[in-house]
Amino acid sequence: MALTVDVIEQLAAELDAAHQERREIVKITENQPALDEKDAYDIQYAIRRRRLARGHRVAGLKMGLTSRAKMKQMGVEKPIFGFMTEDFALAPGAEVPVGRYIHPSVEPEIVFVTRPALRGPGCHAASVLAATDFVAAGIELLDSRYRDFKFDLNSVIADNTSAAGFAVGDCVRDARELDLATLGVVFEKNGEIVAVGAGAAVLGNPAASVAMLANMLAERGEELPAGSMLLTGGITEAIAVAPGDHVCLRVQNLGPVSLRFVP
Ligand code: 0L1
Ligand code: MG
Repeated sequence: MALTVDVIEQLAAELDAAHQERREIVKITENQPALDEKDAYDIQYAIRRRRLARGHRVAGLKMGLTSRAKMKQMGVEKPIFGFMTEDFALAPGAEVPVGRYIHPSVEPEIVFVTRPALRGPGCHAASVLAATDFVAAGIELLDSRYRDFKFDLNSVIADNTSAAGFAVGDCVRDARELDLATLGVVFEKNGEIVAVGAGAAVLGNPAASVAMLANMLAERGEELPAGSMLLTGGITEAIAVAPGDHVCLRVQNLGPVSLRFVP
């Protein structure tokens, strides 16, 4: 840990305000080059406490940078996790005002909802599948609070992994009935295919992403709570959206999920 508790709280307040006011700030490592990964998660957790103190509730957790495409796009090499509050939820098919965000982009996800708590270390994909209530297709809406969407790994961890919104499709399936690795994914924008992929893009199997999250939480002495909703990470690169855009995600056996972006 390189930063003091006071500095962590101050940086959390700055990022939290930038999110609420929809304005960009310089990535925090510009002014705090010594910031390490533990500091970054401490800032993210301080932001979470601030949101909960304002009356929000945690809707779920997310893994980020779990696919090679995402790691390459962002120039980083390690998965990260963040949280989502209930006000991030977008109804499938909803009209989403772009003005609510700074520079929104969207990415296709496999969503898990678990039953019992999962505790690492040593959690693996098979125990995740045994503990899963259902899986669904989802779209994550990302919105970095950093100028020009430019950041390094610790800055983006502190900024709650760019979490801003999510839509979960209403076709739910038993994870054990599907081969999640070979699940085909087609992502369309304005009727044109902009990205294709398969579940295996996420750490070989999206269930492995949930297991990794349980193991990462264990490093902080935490478990994945019972009944968690989890975004396992973008299967393809993220796609920027602007007013007038319509995006539609088609995941094999899990039905379509769409969003329309309006001014
Ligand atoms: O969900 C994610 O993969 C986000 C991780 C990196 C942040 C971003 O892409 O904005
Ligand atoms: Mg994501």
